Amino acid sequence: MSPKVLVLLGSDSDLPRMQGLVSVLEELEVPYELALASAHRDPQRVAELAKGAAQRGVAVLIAAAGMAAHLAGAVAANTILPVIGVPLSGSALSGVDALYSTVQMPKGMPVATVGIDRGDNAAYLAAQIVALTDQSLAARIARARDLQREQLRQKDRRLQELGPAGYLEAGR
Ligand code: RP5
Repeated sequence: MSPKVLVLLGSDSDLPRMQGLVSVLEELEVPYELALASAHRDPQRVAELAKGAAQRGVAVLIAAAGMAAHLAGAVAANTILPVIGVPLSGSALSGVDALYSTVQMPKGMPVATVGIDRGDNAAYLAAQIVALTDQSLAARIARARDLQREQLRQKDRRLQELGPAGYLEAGR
């Protein structure tokens, strides 16, 4: 199946921080493709992938990078599909460098930036965009939300039963 979400990653050293993203996309059964493409080391490939995405049926792109993270901006420069940026930690500046590099786009060239290392939220947001035209995906997202709510309510019942000290002692 052709991918609905195209995920570009600045380096293979970023892969360990992509586990949340991958598990959310797989859990929600969103067809995706993940590729290494650096804005600095291979800008031509980044441009090609971004330019060709719409024609391949991709609905949304995710770009994840650390340090001087220009990947999401470079992707946004080459497509009018929505682009989600994931700033990654791992640098001496703990990802704040990547956050600022990703989030401060000029007018007319938006990148929807999630929190540092929040690939999971990028995946949920991408899934929500794809779900605009996919009712069964929308139902899976709604079920995931129901599950979160139910888990929180269960935790609250336990908290009321054990009290704060007992709750922490028993382990979360
Ligand atoms: C960024 O530079 C990458 O996204 C990565 O976070 C960082 C370091 O890359 P490597 O030198 O480990 O390949 O472009």
